[in-house]
Amino acid sequence: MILQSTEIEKSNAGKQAKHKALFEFAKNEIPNAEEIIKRLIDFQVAIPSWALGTGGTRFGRFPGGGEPGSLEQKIEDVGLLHKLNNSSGAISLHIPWDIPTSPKDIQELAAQHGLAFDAVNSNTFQDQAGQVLSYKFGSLQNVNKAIRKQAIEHNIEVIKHGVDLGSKSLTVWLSDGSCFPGQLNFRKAFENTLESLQEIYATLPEDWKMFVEYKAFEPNFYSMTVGDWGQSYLYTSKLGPKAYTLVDLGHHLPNANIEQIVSLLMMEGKLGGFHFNDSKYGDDDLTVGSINPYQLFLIFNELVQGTQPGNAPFEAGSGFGWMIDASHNVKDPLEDLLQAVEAILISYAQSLLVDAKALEEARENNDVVKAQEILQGAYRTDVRTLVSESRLRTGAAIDPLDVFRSLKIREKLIAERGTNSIATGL
Ligand SMILES: [Mn+2]
Repeated sequence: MILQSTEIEKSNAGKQAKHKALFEFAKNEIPNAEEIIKRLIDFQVAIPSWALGTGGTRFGRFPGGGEPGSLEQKIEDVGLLHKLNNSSGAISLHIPWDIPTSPKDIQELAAQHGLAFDAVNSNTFQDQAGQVLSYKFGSLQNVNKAIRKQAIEHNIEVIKHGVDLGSKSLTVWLSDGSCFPGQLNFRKAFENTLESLQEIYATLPEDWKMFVEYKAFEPNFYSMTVGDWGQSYLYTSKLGPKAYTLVDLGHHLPNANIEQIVSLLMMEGKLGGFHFNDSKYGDDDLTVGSINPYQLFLIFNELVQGTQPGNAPFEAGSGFGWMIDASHNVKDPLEDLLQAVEAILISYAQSLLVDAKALEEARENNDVVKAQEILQGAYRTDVRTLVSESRLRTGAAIDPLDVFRSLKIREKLIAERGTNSIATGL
């Protein structure tokens, strides 16, 4: 379905008076409000194709109906989100779930919705129908050279699909690892993986990046061959300048200091991008900001500080890959994505409030209390009106979630696609 601008304008008109009063108040409180709004307008986060359907657990899946049953419908759904919030201007595809029959038609459709193609994702964590060799014991790490070759060729094919669509990066997440002590020779697994990644890297187009995503555990529970940021960094630094580490917020052990990881990867110029989500235990796929919004703010604070001029070698504006990576069980996926983008924008805006000079002074003086006050002062500032104002100025909704519900968008999608439509890949 196509959402008309007039429908959004109508909703905004009803909310304008209250919004205006709140915004005037916020402007007095926040001296750099205009600068923040400008940066919020520019900020885009990619939506992964697999977040558009209901996720599941290994126990069950409870879809709510109206899920996009084709790549075209997935693009339409992201188009809806982008129309509502003007901050979801890219889609990230998963191959082979999202292979386009006609890349040209798909590109045209995406352009109609104002969408670009973000990173393409390879999949060697499951066997596809008709696949000759199995990834049961790993893909790029596998002791069997023919299996490694099959996985390498798959990644090269994914790059080709990405080139056809105008994507500029490949994300490699490997489920490779082992479940029991003794199962794997760690060194050989690393060396095989590196050699395989090198072969893929060699085929990257000149202006492409490769993101190597790590994960602490699952599906393997004894060792993961790209298990943490240190291992990912080892691969990406050996691979070369087009390889970067990708941080997925849910891929750490509980209590990991992710903001510190971000800071050091930026220092080394090796931070490639993010997969936003939240977790209480591990890879829980919960909505970003739903469990620990303060951590999200602290991460954004490092990102903003790290992109200030003078903090070489990270080049400001060289383009991180920002993406949501969540797909859970109980919410409407589109409502969830609206909440996720909102949480990201709020944290970003709050981090732009931090007085970096005063913070550094406090640090130099070992004034721990002052340093904490500066950060928490920014975190406790209500910036929601600035986020709404940034949307209003670009013709998006003051309150996207309210528009989604009052226009009964899910009901319309169910009427259009049926209750049994299931997003491909889920
Ligand atoms: Mn991820």
